[in-house]
Amino acid sequence: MPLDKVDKIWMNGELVDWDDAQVHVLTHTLHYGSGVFEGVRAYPTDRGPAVFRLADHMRRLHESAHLLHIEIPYSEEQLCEATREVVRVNGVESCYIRPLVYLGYGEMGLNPLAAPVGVSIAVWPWGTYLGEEGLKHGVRLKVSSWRRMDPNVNPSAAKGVGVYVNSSLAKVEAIKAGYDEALMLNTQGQVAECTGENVFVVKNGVLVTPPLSAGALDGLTRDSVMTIARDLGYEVREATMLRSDLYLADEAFLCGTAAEVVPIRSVDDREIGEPGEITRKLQETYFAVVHGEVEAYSKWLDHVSE
Ligand code: PPE
Repeated sequence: MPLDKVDKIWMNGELVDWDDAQVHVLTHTLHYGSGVFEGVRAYPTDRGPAVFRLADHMRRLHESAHLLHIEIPYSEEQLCEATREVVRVNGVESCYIRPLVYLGYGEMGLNPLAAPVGVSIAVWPWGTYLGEEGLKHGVRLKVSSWRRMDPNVNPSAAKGVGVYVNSSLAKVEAIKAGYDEALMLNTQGQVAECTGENVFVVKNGVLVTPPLSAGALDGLTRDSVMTIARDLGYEVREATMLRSDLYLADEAFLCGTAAEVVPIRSVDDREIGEPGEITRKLQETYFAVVHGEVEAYSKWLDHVSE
């Protein structure tokens, strides 16, 4: 589906027209994939649009860049302010936000250290990533034949551009086989995450999610869900997970900024079924939190017009 354009994109310190936010074909990142990005969302609240966990996303962007020897020419706070500005000027109530740090034009070859570093922040209205139907009734997953990259092949803590070739291979395989999303195992055969989401299982009332050492991204939605779940009184554990733990789950769900909190209805054709009570409760609370309806989590919201 083509993107829903807005007016302006923040690019290297300036607000440029959407159609003018261009790069040269010899942009370094286009050739070698060494760049980093974030996915952030802004939601409508009764005090205007608010960006969810903005400072945490910008910290992760800086950390991802550090892992790849990229020095971002803007501080975390400058990038937060640029994000608030670009949401504000486009007049959107609700949007997806894509900060990108890329190595630009001027250098070729695998040593990127001299390449200029570019930064852009684009926003656009984007519905829930895995679809409304999936959000309500759950998505069907297939374990991918593609393994998540080992942390010694690519640092899984970095949200790096090129790493997503791996996700893309898994996603296309799952879609072509008639599923909604792929579940990815690491090279030891343990569950890592989905192509763009973290994964949780509920068994006997306890929430379990793979540890970061399994190769999962340190997802901010994962962290939000863990916090919310504990505050609601549920036990949450990080533990090694096998595919059979998903087949035998009482409930399961995935979560990420783009996808939000999405029930899993089956894995490799083993039915888990309609969303369970704990999944529903967490999903409902997450949506209330991002919309600024739960005072206790107001520190996670960055109101763009204040
Ligand atoms: N794992 C992966 C591999 C991942 O890409 C994401 C975010 C997550 C986990 C969840 O992280 P967080 O958003 O902080 O909760 N994926 C982003 C990109 C999605 C895309 O396909 O594009 C996102 O959700 O914005």
